[in-house]
Amino acid sequence: MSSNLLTIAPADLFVRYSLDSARLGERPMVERRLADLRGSFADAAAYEAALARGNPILYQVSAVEPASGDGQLHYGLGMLQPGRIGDEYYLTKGHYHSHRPAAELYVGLRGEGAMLLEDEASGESRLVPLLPNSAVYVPGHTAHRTVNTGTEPLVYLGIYPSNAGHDYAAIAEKNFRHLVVARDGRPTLIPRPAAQL
Ligand code: S6P
Ligand code: ZN
Repeated sequence: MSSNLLTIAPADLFVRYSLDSARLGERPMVERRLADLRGSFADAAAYEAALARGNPILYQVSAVEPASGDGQLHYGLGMLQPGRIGDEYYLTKGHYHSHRPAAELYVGLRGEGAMLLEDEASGESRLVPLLPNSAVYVPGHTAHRTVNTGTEPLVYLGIYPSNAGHDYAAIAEKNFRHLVVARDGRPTLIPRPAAQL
């Protein structure tokens, strides 16, 4: 489908957001609670203990999708709360793009966090800071997960091709090979325990 200035709704040309919420304009927000993250955290006992205490919202995302088709862009605003399960920082589910070549640009707006990136073919990982006044390039063919390593909500924009799509199944089946944990109070990338691979 082709699109041009005349086919984009005014509400998609200009969108306000605040750093206190994950809402882009009036767009609906997807909420992910602790119970939705079953299987994501390495320490299963710590996860069950936390869930027994409550089922807080871990993150919220809203998206603007002005048009689809060749060359078009979509973007999302995410807000990930601070916290840990055991030593592991609160995280997003993480995904590949269904259209594997699709890259994404993350823009840090508030808080302190990082992007865990994993190359599909080699399994090589990188931990890249996600901070205000900075951008993170997520190449195609790369699983990406956001972690909040700070003490306040982490707010960021993700900008991606309209045909990127989300593939959560590959991560649900086989989690990231590394996790981000607090060691001596600092975010540290460690290999996932062998029993969980
Ligand atoms: C979309 C982009 C983000 C995530 C958001 C939540 O391509 O990467 O908007 O959707 O960070 O993460 P997840 O893994 O639950 O979609
Ligand atoms: Zn993505």
